[in-house]
Amino acid sequence: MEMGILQEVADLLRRAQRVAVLTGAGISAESGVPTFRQAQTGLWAQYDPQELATPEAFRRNPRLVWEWYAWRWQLVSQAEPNPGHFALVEMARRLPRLTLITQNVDGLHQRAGSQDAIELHGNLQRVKCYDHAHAVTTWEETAEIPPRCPICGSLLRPDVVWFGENLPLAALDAAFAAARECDLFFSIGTSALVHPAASIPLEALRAQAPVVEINPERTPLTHYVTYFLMGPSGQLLPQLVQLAWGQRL
Ligand code: BJW
Repeated sequence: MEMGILQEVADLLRRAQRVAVLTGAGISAESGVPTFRQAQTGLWAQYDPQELATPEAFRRNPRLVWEWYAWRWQLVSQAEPNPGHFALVEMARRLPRLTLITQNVDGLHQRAGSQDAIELHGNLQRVKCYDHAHAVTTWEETAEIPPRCPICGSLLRPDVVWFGENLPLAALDAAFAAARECDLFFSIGTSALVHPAASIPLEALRAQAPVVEINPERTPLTHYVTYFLMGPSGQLLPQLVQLAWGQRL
């Protein structure tokens, strides 16, 4: 990539007042967490994630879906945040306002030190019950998988947003408001395929904010963005921070 483009984005970043950032699974790729659309490995290689992350899959085979999430939770808990996550923490420290919006359920932004990340698709770490969405932190371990809600007895599930389910309204409203009100928007490590999250950068474009996309691959958004920085976010974000503020991460 041309260094001039990186410098131009770094200059915009240094002068920005309100920055909004949308992240997807790609920002955690360099932490060793497989992206959502990457082929799964081992035992799970035969399953398509798009077909496991649905209420229908859970109703059909709750044990299978629960065990898939338990396996992913295991992977994520062994992973560490990478320089891309840390660069966003540094950007938030330097800028008057940065709103971090994530589609990720892995909690790595929070572990890197990002406070107040807006979670559009929930979090793997939390559990709720299927029938009433009771938030549950402890349950009785029996032979039954998934375990049952201690309040109502219905099956427990991860507190994430599956296909066909609504996103949490307050999170969605806050994300669109941040996109409307920002003077610079970043879309990082997302395939821009899943709605409504994929519409958030378009809202920023409608509000005349420059949109920067960071991804090693082109996406359906690439054609519309102001700057496309082609490459891994774990390298490009620390470079931007260094060019903007001279801070080596
Ligand atoms: C790197 C990198 C590196 C790699 N550095 N980058 C409008 C049009 C059409 C359909 C719909 C629509 N509105 C709603 C729908 C239906 C549906 C949808 O969007 N379907 C599409 C697939 C067509 N949406 C929904 O159902 C949503 N609900 C909803 O809208 O309710 C109302 C409604 C219902 C029904 C009809 C109409 C309205 C809910 C969506 C919930 C998504 N949930 C998941 C699972 C969460 C739990 C879990 O993890 O198991 O969220 S799906 C999955 O996709 C996950 C992710 O957050 C999400 C986005 O994926 P992401 O993050 O972009 O990851 P990848 O893997 O796709 O991409 C990784 C990228 O990283 C790639 O581009 C790589 O190149 C890049 N990369 N290395 C930087 N080092």
